[in-house]
Amino acid sequence: MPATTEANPGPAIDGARLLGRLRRLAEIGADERGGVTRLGFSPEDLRGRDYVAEEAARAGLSARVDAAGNLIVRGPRRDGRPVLMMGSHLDTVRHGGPLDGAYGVLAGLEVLQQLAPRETAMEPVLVAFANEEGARFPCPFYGSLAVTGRLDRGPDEIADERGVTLREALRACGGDPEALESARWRPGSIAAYLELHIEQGPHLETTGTTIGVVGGIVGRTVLDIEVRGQAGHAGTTPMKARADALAAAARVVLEVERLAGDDGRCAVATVGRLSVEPGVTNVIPGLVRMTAELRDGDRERLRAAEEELARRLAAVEGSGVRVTAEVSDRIAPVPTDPVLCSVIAAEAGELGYSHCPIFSGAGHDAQIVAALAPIGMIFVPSRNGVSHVPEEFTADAELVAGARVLLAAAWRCART
Ligand code: HGY
Ligand code: MN
Ligand code: MN
Ligand code: MN
Repeated sequence: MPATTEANPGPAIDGARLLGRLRRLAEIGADERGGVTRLGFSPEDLRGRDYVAEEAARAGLSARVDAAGNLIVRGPRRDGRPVLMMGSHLDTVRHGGPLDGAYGVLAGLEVLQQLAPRETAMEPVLVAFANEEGARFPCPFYGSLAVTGRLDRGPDEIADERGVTLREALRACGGDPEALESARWRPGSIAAYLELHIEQGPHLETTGTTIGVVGGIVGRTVLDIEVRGQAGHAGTTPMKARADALAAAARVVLEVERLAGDDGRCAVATVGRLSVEPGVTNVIPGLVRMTAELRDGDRERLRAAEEELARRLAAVEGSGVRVTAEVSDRIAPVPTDPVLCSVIAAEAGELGYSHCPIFSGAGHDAQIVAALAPIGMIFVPSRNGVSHVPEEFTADAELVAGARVLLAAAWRCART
């Protein structure tokens, strides 16, 4: 292990450079609501990746896009050492904030820039995973699933609302839909994976803690629900003769809410999207499509909540209304690696930052990579606990603190 002395100081984060890059990246996809909209594989997303690739090149690093559209940044030496992977994502939800994902990527770039020239036993590698949010193409975690060889649908089976297929999107970003298998990393090739992220919830702020050491990541089940009734004249159809799809859908929304709320069958449950057909003031709604997502830290509870929801949906049916539900996504909850947790906690403590264990209610690429490598995650506070909205904010000092902890943990892992 190279000694760290005064003449040979350990690596250090350039906080001003990190904050400057975060500001610049937030301009790419800046939207009219003051937030950031860089939907996966959109022109804004591609410009964001280009920006990161250019910054990497300026730092003497090389960036390439793999077949699944992941941006992979490496230093000059590749000699078969095990890889210490750092990563997160550059895509956002519609009207999201500047930090979700982007922070982990740019902090990872800063860390890589510091570590690449040094003698290390592991090779640090940065990955900006493609389409983590799944806001345009409904295949969240696409890039990390490809890296772990767990894609379950082909590129022609996934399309955006306009019918553009993922095949076309992959081509446009420099990926290769014919060679998706090549995006896969061998089991054993990644010695450890570290992801730095904003908390996106209120815990660190309310407890006045700078660093969260993530012990586990929530699981999520997403359902596409259709409520079919009978469209008809809103003025002449008697109330008793109606099969109003929206009135039934309202009951579905409340059942989803109750499942997690009063009934506590899972941690949280949300209907985030709903469309009404024909969507005309004086026509009884005939069809409602909606999504429901259920989250919990326990796989069995999540499964049971899903089954309970199916029973409750069946109870909404009747009087000409049919309800169908199909699971579009099931992501399991995962624990993080206890050794990486203790490294993160020890390094945060040594740097003088307050820290505490924390559970992630948001999904992260780390939980996909967990199938392939031990994972560790670091959180920093989110002001007012909000994220996926333009108001998402973390103080500069905390952003730099998180990056310093990432660097210290990565340096500790990579040099030994
Ligand atoms: O929705 C999530 O938890 C993640 O931010 N994609
Ligand atoms: Mn997100
Ligand atoms: Mn994220
Ligand atoms: Mn009329």
